[in-house]
Amino acid sequence: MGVLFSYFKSLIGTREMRILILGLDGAGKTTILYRLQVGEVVTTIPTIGFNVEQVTYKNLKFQVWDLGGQTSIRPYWRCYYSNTDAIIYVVDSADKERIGISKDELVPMLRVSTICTTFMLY
Ligand SMILES: Nc1nc2c(ncn2[C@@H]2O[C@H](COP(=O)(O)OP(=O)(O)OP(=O)(O)O)[C@@H](O)[C@H]2O)c(=O)[nH]1
Ligand SMILES: [Mg+2]
Repeated sequence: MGVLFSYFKSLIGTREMRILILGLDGAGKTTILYRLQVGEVVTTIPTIGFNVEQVTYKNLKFQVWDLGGQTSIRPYWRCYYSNTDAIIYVVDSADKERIGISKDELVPMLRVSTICTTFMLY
């Protein structure tokens, strides 16, 4: 986790960053969001729409958007891309059956999103 924050610190200095957490339903996005915010694993329910929270780490502030990953919600991810500094794409390594679906969602996103290209270059 410290490595992740160090990466963002080198990327932006002290400005508040807008982060999206994306991935298939049940991948663990909301779990990660609240693990980052409150420091512990909380019980979650499937996200219909999104959760947004401010996460502070030392002098860094992040506005973190956790979008629902159900099939019907995924087309709306693109509505949140603008002004986004980075994307955390969550893959459940235990969900081997849907790893191809996860890839099929990620690849088009990388094509349309310059922010993702930036992320990949670092
Ligand atoms: N074993 C294990 N369970 C996890 C982990 N991360 C999340 N879970 C569980 O997986 C389930 C789904 O997690 P969520 O964080 O709600 O998944 P999500 O990606 O937000 O799903 P949607 O909101 O439907 O898009 C919950 O029961 C979590 O407790 C993990 O790292 N290991
Ligand atoms: Mg969720």
